[in-house]
Amino acid sequence: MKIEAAELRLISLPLKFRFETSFGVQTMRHLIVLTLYGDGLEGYAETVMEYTPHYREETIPGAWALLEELLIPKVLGQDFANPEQFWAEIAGFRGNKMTKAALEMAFWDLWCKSLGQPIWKVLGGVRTEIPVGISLGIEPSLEATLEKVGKGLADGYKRIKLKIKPGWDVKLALAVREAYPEANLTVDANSAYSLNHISTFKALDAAGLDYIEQPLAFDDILDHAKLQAAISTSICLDESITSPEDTRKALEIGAGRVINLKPGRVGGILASRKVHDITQSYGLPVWMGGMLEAGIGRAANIHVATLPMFIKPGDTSSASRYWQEDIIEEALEAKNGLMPVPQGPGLGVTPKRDFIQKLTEKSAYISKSSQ
Ligand code: OSB
Ligand code: MG
Repeated sequence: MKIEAAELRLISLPLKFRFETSFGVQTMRHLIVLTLYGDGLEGYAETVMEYTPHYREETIPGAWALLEELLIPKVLGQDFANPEQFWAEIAGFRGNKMTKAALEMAFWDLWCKSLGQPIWKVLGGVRTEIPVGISLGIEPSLEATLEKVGKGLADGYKRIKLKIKPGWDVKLALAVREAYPEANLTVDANSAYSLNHISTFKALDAAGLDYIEQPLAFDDILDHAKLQAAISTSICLDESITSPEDTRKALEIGAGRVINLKPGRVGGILASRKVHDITQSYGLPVWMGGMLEAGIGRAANIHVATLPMFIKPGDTSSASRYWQEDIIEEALEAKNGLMPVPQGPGLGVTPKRDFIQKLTEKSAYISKSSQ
C-alpha cells in the first residue's frame, strides 16, 4: 500500500455532559481527524490526546506539528506491505505514542480496506460484540452520582467506573456500594494520590471494587507495586502503560493485576496486540479504555477489543451518550452492555465528510508535490 497523500483536520465536538476528573473538567473534545490516501482508498483515524498535557504529555498542537512536519513526510510516497513495515518506519521516533498511533491506525484502516477485510478479523479477534461499562465523571453531589449509576445499570452497562480525587473517594465508593450491592464497581483516580494516602486505599478495600485505576503518578510503576502489596483490591494501570515493555515491567514487579488498554496510549493497534499478549502470558485480563472518542476512534477501539483477553467490560459505551451528532454515519450503540463490532472492510465506518468539514477549525493537505 503506497501512501500518496494525507489530510489533517482539527475539529471540536461539544460533549453532552460535563466530564470532571482529578485532572480537570472537559466539556469539549478536540481532535485531529487524519486521512491517509492510497490505491484510490482512504484510511481514517482520530487522535486521542487532550488539547493540553494533563492526562499524559502529548497535546493536540504537538501532534499537529509532529504529523505535518515530520511523521507524514516520513511515510509519504512509500509502499508498505503491512502494519509491521509501516510501524518500523515510524518506531525510531521516540515517545509520542498517541500521535504515532493515529498514523498507524489510519494505515490499518487503509490496508484492511485494500484486503476487503474488517480490522478485527485481520488482527485475530474472536468476538462480534464486546462487553462495555461506563466511566462517570465527578458529579456535583452523592445524590447525582447515585442517580447516574442507577441509570447506567438500568441501561444494561456491565460495570460502572467512578472518578475519584482526594476528598471524594471512600465515602463515595461506600455509598454507591451500599445502594447497589451487586454492581460491578471500579474507581479511577487519574494519578491524584501518593503513597501518603495508603490509609485511603486500605479503606477502599471495604467497597468491594473490581479494581482501583491509576491511583499514583502517571509515569510510576514502583510505588504502584508498593501500594498493590499493601491492599487487597487489584490495581489497574492506565496512564503508566505506554508500551508493551512498560506492561512487562509493571506486571513483573507486581504494580497491578489489570491493564486498561488504550490503543492510542500504547502506540496503536500492533502495540495493543503485544500488550494484550504480554498480559495474557501473566494470566491477567485487560479491558478497553477510552478517551471520549468520537466515531472513528471508538470504532478502532471496538475492533481491538475483540482480542481474547478483553474479558472485563470496557469504557466503549454508546456514542449517543457523548455526542448530539457523531462524525460517522453508523450509530455505535451498545445493547444490554454489549457493543456490536462493525463488519465492513477496515474500520467499517463512514466518516460524515460534510459534518467534519463544517466542524473544521484548521486543515492541512500533505502530498509529495506540497513538500
Ligand atoms: O482515565 O480512563 C481515563 C477520559 C479521558 C481521559 C482519561 C480517561 C477517560 C475516561 C473516559 O475515563 C472513558 C470514555 O468514556 O471514553
Ligand atoms: Mg483511567
